[in-house]
Amino acid sequence: MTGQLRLDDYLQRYSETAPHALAVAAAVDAIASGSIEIADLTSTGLFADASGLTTGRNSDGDLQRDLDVQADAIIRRCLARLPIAALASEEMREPQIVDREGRICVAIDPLDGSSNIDINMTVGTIFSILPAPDDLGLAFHQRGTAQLAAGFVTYGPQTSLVLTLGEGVDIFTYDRAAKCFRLARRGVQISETSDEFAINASNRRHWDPPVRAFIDECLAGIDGPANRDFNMRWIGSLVAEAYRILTRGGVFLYPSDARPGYGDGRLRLTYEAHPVAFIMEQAGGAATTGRERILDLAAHNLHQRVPLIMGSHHEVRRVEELHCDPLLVASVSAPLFARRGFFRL
Ligand code: AFP
Repeated sequence: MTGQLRLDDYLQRYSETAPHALAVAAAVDAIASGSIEIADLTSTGLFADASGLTTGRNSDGDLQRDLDVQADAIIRRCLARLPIAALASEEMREPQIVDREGRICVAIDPLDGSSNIDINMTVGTIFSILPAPDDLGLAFHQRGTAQLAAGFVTYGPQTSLVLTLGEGVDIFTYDRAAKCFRLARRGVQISETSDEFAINASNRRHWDPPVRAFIDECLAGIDGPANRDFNMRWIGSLVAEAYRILTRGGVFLYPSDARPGYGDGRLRLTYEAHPVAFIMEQAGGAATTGRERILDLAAHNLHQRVPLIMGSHHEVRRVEELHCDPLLVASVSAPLFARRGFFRL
């Protein structure tokens, strides 16, 4: 059945399943349409009337590239025709109340990983779809478990839409000849354990002890407590890391660290961690801050950051064990340094 089923037919079937389903299906369809425009824009590189050049900073102080602004405008234009109660974006200071009769709210990161544009690396659009609460001022202060749907689109060798509607994860790949997304993988499952970790290792001296202990265990490989060798990846694009984990397992860590402004890590809860965590759990993986399940959290403010550790269950749980047991951290760290002196303290 994969390869034949078009996204619009898949959404049509879903739209008849529940009261909110029609609104969710319409929003996913609109985001998918907008993503095709963004894919065209990112694929033309410097020939586009938007390159990866920075134009300023967004409301949260991140460098903003013209493609960030254009991607945001495209997605918002595609959603504008729909009865959406409230819309939030990384590129917007505050949420926008759109239609008070709307049944759903949408949070987007229009172009995640945009610092990779000028080096021609995979970037993407992330989205989270929530029910519209009676008080729309609380639209984006809901727990992650409230999400009705979530997903992301990768703009890489393939333009692929990763989607959960709450009953597993399916992946659609854009068929340029047919000009439509087609179902490529149904019911994606993340391997229970993996030998691949992803972290920006240049920040090691800023990490908390549990994160150092976990990474040192990975680096110790077959000679250490994990008793197996690991591989490392770091792309600098959350959607690309998530897609790799959905494909071959692994664990991704963007923890809090001691750098100024990184006390809660780098990634935003509402439009990055919540949607990606929903995908991870729906594919049999896990997503945590190290101490709390990401989906149990509710944002206090729209651009609130959160530490994110996600991926294969076994490795995520190991990171949590180390966060919850300082004696375990000490027992892991001492022998590693005593025998091998991986890093100078
Ligand atoms: P940009 O959107 O500014 O490129 O940030 C991407 C991101 O939020 C996430 O996609 C990456 O995993 C992470 O930042 C990379 O952060 P470092 O640049 O600190 O490694």
